[in-house]
Amino acid sequence: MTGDSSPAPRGDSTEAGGKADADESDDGVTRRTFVRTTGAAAGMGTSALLADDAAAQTQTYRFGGEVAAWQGRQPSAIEGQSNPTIELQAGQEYEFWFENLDGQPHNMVIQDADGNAIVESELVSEEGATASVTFTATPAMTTYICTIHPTTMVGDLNVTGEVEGGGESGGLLETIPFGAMVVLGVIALAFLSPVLFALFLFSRGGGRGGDETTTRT
Ligand SMILES: [Cu+2]
Repeated sequence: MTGDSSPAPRGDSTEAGGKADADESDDGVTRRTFVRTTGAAAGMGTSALLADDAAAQTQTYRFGGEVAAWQGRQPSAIEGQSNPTIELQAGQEYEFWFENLDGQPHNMVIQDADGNAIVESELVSEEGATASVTFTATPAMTTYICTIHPTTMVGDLNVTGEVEGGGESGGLLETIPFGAMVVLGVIALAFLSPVLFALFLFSRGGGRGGDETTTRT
């Protein structure tokens, strides 16, 4: 989206751009530039919203799976750690992904304190094969484990926050503010632009007698 707008101002030197500009007065050029800028700002708003949504929806943890242990890979907080304890937020969606490192059979299972499987990936036995589970964290989840190697491939889940009834309040509110500020900033900019542009026109119009702008609209 924003990619469209950046080459456009340089279009003056191309045939199409040059021709269009030739037909327009200075005010016309300014106006079209303004429209482009506003369009870009609106586009950024949309992208920011989408990006924020994606971030709020699923957080991915990546592991290497081998008999010795789960090897943390991503995010960087768990990189290089064996069976790292994972901090989760209740109500947030997560993906636990792993790659089979040693050609032994492994699966990724999320268990409660009693050892019951809450979510379970398929079993993969080939080196380089991958599997994953996607789940919404609840306080009942205490353990991620390979049920084939439950004594060595096992780590703790520490789920904080609570899911009540609708359950949206806790987790979401904490993840929103930054993205929301960005979006609000962009929206505010988009709304301010016409005002600034009007002031700009007004000041130019005042200097020249304002006939051009009146006939135009
Ligand atoms: Cu295993």
